[in-house]
Amino acid sequence: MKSLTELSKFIALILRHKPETIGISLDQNGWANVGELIDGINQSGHSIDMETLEEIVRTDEKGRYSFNDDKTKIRANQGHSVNVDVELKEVVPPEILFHGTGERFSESIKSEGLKPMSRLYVHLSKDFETAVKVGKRHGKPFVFVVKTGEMYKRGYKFWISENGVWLTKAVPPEFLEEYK
Ligand code: HQG
Repeated sequence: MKSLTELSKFIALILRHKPETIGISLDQNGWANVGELIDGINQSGHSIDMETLEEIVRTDEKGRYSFNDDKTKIRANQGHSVNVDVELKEVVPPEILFHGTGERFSESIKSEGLKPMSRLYVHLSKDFETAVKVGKRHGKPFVFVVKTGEMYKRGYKFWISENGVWLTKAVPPEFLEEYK
């Protein structure tokens, strides 16, 4: 039996990037059918039931997934590379937000700005500590302060996901500062 974390990572892959891995598809709002997800996971050599799926959704430390009201559908709240519309809330950002990355990307980001790369959005964090954690996923962490208030005044749009991740389409270099 796989650990819940391993199963959760597999579910993230399915619901954000590659539903075809288990032969399912997402609808235009990013929803997968729960029965199809469970059957697909079980047919791909792993083992999961509804109770375990509910536990994963309930206990995920970042709140990555949501069910619909009757729990017949499930989706990832953010982080997609496949083009779906998860009905994000458009919001006014605070004056600054943070972006954690790997030090090895910092020069390229200073000259090109932040791009969404393989995902639909650039992900921003509300505090420095969270940004460091995100950055560590890419090696030695490097944190940028993003002047989101100025961006907003200049017409850039911001959204917040169901699980509290700040998102924007891209950040030009003029709105970035190295955190010191
Ligand atoms: C970098 C996790 C070079 C960018 C986290 C990042 C997050 C550039 C990497 C979520 C660049 C993409 C997303 C440029 C951006 N040149 N590198 N111009 N522009 N980059 O994983 O933000 O645990 O797609 O800095 O908590 O690290 O999966 O994005 O380092 O919320 O739920 O390109 O993933 O959440 O990497 O992480 P990613 P991210 P989960």
